[in-house]
Amino acid sequence: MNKRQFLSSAAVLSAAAAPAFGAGPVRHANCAPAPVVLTISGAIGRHNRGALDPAFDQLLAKHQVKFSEAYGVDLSLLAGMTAVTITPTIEYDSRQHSFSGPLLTDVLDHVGASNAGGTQILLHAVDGYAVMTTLDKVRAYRFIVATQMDGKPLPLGGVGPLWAIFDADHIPELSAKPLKDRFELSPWGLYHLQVIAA
Ligand SMILES: Nc1nc2c(c(=O)[nH]1)N[C@H]1C(S)=C(S)[C@@H](COP(=O)(O)O)O[C@H]1N2
Ligand SMILES: [Mo]
Repeated sequence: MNKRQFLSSAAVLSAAAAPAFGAGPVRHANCAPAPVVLTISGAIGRHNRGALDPAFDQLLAKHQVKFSEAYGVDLSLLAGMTAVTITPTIEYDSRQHSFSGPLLTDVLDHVGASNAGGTQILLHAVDGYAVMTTLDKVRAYRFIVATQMDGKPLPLGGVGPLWAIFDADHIPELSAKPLKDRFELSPWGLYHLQVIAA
């Protein structure tokens, strides 16, 4: 297609949508109603986006993430899944808090991740913290993708919007450890998961 023609027809379309402001912003046909808060890459069977874009996937690119396809999860998708509530004692203030959100296994099932227990799961947070575990451990610890703490959404800039967490008080191999050694597998600010086939 002739580029000039394409640009002028795009300008006509956006002028019709937003007549007061010239050409207007770029519009996307399938614009999601809410921002993606969790990108899942790697060995998954369902995708809703294409390759990492080094121009605009800035944080993912900074963290050396690579993918040709991935699945972007928004909060409404997580909110639609069965929520689980746990009340672990947290190392940051040594108090119990309630955390709610879907099971991580439900999120992984949604994107068609492998069921093999040896499947590796990389949990990656906004501050660059990353930790690897297995699907066996995700099941055994009953990891949740918490969206709420004490009934309030987790803030970005704090420990949200997502915190991968488990009820360490009721997991014997963890509750036997000092509080400060229980949450190595628990990134706050979780924003990317990579699934690696066993
Ligand atoms: N996003 C994020 N989550 C994290 C960490 C971190 O540095 N960033 N540290 C992990 C580790 S190793 C532990 S022991 C606990 C507490 O880590 P901190 O004392 O470094 O905050 O949170 C875990 N979750
Ligand atoms: Mo730690």
